[in-house]
Amino acid sequence: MNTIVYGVPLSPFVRKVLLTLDRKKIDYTNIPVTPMEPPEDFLAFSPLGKIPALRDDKLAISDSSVICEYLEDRYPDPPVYPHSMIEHARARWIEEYCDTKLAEVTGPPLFFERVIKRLLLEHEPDEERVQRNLNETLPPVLTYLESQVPDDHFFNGGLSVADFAVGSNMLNARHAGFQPDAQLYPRFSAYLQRLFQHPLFAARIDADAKFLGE
Ligand SMILES: N[C@@H](CCC(=O)N[C@@H](CS)C(=O)NCC(=O)O)C(=O)O
Repeated sequence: MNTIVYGVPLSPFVRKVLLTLDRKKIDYTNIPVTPMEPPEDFLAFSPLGKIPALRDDKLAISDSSVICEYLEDRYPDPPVYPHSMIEHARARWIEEYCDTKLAEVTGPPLFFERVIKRLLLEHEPDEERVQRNLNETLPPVLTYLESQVPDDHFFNGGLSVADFAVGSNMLNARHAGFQPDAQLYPRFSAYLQRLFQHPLFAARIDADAKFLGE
């Protein structure tokens, strides 16, 4: 059975899984379901009703971090988690921080307002909410990431789930017209530039453009 990923690729969590599959050169089919209109049997393998979910010949599971770890165990080469105990824990922490905190400040008050509302709901964004976020809640998160990102290359030297989690969320911020100020966040800006130029991200940026009708 082919590997199937359920979830629209614009979701940062779905995108993290697709990047892991792409990195490992695993063939898959993406079924772009939204949590608002899930297929009939969706809750059977995603009991929380969230995307992404993955199904293959061995199992059906949900949650992007659980899925990425499963893919790493099943297809270890090339790795998307660092091998050293310390670097592994660090990559997992950055992944968790981005899935929780970066997603909170780049998702609902930015990407949802400026992109999803227009695309799916045909509503205008609440720019007051967007500006409040850009001025108050987003900057401390960028300051933290500025202190964490590597000076050159990526989190794993090669690429890791930490890079996929940072990049997936920041790509949605970019789709919503936001990029960090290079004067305030020089390391983070340079890191993002490297990341988005990487062929794996460049391919996702192209796929997103088609999805967004750009
Ligand atoms: N911890 C989950 C979070 C997934 C998640 O929140 N996905 C969103 C879409 S971006 C969703 O399905 N939301 C619907 C809901 O919360 O009911 C993961 O890493 O997969």
